Amino acid sequence: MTIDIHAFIFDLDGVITDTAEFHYLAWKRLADEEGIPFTRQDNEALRGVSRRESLDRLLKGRSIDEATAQAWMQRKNDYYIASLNDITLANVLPGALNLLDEARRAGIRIGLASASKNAQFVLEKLSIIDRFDAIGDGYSVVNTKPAPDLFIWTAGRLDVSPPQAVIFEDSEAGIAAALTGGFWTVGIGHASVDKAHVLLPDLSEARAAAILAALRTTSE
Ligand code: B16
Ligand code: MG
Repeated sequence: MTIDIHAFIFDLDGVITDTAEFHYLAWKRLADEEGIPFTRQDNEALRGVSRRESLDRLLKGRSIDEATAQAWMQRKNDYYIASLNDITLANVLPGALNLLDEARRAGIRIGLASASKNAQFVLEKLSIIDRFDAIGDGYSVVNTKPAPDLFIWTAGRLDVSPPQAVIFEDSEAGIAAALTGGFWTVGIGHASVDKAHVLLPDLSEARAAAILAALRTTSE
């Protein structure tokens, strides 16, 4: 099979920057205040999933009414936003900017596809929002990862079809979404992404040409 890639689409948290720790601390504060046990290990299951699904996983079957759920999500988000105050370009993960620049020079379009409703704000704080040709976020589609909708939406904005795009993801839900959508996939960092076509520990040594060559090998 020949591969014809015209776009790279990046997840945000865990790929471009590491906001997982800030998400964890915000959920942890809420959980402590409400007397709900919540550990770092529990937090791993929230990687890449929406705010609502994160709350459901944190509750582990406890039931709360809808008004309380909305209030708790708002409170968690307030804690999260406050913790983003000090992030800067220095919080972009090693290698990410090089890869974005290199891909752009090679004529590859650049998209972002994050489950986060705060994605645009985070990109602005990181001073890299201008580097993306299209941004899909937690407001773009109804069905979040592992549904493929967000990647399909973002690919549409970039005017490419799924087989013309590579998704860079650090979450199991994200890789599942991308594979269901018919995209090429690069799994970053965790054992939970091992279904991806290509695996990288992080982006520090990532080179666009090497990634395209590795995808070509897997498609032979
Ligand atoms: P928000 P990603 C995801 O970002 C996070 O990994 C996940 O932990 C978070 O719950 C989700 O965004 C929603 O975030 O509460 O800011 O809307 O990995 O898809 O970039
Ligand atoms: Mg992620």
